[in-house]
Amino acid sequence: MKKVNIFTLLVLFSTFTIALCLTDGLLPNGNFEYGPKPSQMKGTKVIDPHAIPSWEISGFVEYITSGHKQGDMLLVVPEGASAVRLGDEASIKTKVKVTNGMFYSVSFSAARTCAQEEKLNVSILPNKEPKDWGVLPIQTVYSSDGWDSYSWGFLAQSNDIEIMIHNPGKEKDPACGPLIDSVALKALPNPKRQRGNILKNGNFEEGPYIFPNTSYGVLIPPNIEDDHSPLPGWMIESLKAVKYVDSNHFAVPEGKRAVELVAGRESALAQTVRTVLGKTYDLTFSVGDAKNSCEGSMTVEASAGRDILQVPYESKGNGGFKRAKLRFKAVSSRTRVRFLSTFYHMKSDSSGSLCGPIIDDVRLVSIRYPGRALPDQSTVDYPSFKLVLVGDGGTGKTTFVKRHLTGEFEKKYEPTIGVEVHPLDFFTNFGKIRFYCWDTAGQEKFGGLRDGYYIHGNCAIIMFDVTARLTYKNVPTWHRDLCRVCENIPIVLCGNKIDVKNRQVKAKQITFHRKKNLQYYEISAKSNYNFEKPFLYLARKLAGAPDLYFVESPALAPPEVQFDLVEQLKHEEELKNAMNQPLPDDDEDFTE
Ligand SMILES: Nc1nc2c(ncn2[C@@H]2O[C@H](COP(=O)(O)OP(=O)(O)O)[C@@H](O)[C@H]2O)c(=O)[nH]1
Ligand SMILES: [Mg+2]
Repeated sequence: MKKVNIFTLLVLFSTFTIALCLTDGLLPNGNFEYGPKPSQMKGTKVIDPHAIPSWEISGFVEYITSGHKQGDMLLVVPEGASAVRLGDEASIKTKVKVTNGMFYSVSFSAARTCAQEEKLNVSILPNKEPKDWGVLPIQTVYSSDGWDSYSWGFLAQSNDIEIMIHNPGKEKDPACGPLIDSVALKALPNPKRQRGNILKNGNFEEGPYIFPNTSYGVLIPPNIEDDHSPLPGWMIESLKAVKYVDSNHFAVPEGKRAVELVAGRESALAQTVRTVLGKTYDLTFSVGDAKNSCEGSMTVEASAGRDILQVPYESKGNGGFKRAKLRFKAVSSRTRVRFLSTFYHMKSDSSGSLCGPIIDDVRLVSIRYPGRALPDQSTVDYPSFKLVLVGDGGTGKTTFVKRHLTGEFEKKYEPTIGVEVHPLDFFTNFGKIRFYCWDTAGQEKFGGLRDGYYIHGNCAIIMFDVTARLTYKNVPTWHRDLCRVCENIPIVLCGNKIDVKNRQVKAKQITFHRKKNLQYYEISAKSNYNFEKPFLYLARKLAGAPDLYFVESPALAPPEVQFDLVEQLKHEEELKNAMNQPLPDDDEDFTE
């Protein structure tokens, strides 16, 4: 008795849905349970374009009931007992009442019946943009029974729209087309930001309709325009889809929805946000597994601008998760936040289905006092970056930073690591920029520097002394130490003391920077020669602005030695020639 009641309720509810026509759920006869009359079919082929209630068909369309045999393959239907099959160039369409100006997502299930590569087109009419339909690749099968659900987003441009699914295939066998079932619609409200979160829809609660009686989630197609994303705020970059999953069928770290990264490096989940150049941000997120027999060592790679964090996760396949944090400094006014799974994973249930780590509850917040990176250092309201200064003792590092007078005046001693931090300001056409220039108290003379010296370094200068060969030989060691902690930061190599006659390291012997893609400048700290060059290079890299230049020179200590103009010109010519020489194959005095 009770069962009957629930059933009646369900029927009532779905009729109500149909009447309003804009709430979430199956479209009228969206699961094709009402089919053609026998007189409207020839075998399985539908011959009357209006034979399927609520739908209009064109081309070779078949009406398939569950258990239908194709060769020795038994066709299973995911929703109810019937589905349609679209032959080459065949399509089905239906009229729906929606709200003009509102975003929606269509979800439907599809299965391939033959082995060839297939695509499906989804289009919505009316549409002011020409050729603006979705092309959904269906060649990769993610579920174990051959059916997958797909989704596509659109902006309704009228209260009365027509949704069409079209098979653009050109196969010899018309019965080779894909099966379609369960077409549903979901209104997507404008994604809201949760308190303090700069990302939109960071917990993925807004997204396409997930069919309550299927257990394979909904695929979000790759490479679509922003305004066709069924996952508000997010885009799928690269070639393959990601899977949108719900807590009714999967383990989800937060709320009811999450994203499973099912295609390794071939699918990346991304969102671009506005950031303030030089400001520090924390990107936090959950990495877990969906409790879908996806087991093993997983790694989620998160990136924000230039910063990358690899988060390992050991999945037992029974649903767990951990939080991770990537702290970064914005190097541009727009930052792309991106997640991908570094490997492919397959379910351990011998279905051979692709699967992967779950990502959920992504938050991006700006950090007002990133104090730990710069202890006792008052932060300024313009872009500032930590500059790590390294190189052998005696190469002139301290002499170099002290040339900048306001920096020398405002320098602070950092007792825990035993270094001096010089705030060096420069004035650019984009505004002021500050380098917190870290200089040792001579610890480098006794070996390497501690990690604390390098940590959170945004850029670096490696210095050697052109009058001492050993200091150049040690450059690779400094470079290696630096890169161990600071991956992918802009680095300048500086050959100092070029005012000295009789230099030991000749321009043509300096090749390290060319092998490692660093910038190289010859400087003379004592004469101020080329003092600004390294900072200008770093500022351009950090700002991502090749057209940045300094509009004002900083106040420098007066030159202590003269490096005359004739010498300079001669020297620059020599350097230019040296840089144009081919790189030697093996540098016997230069190995890392
Ligand atoms: N001739 C010349 N000497 C320099 C130059 N820069 C630094 N020196 C000298 O090199 C020595 C070591 O300099 P210092 O700044 O203490 O090197 P650090 O150990 O790398 O910090 C000092 O005697 C400086 O006067 C330069 O550009 N030209
Ligand atoms: Mg020093």
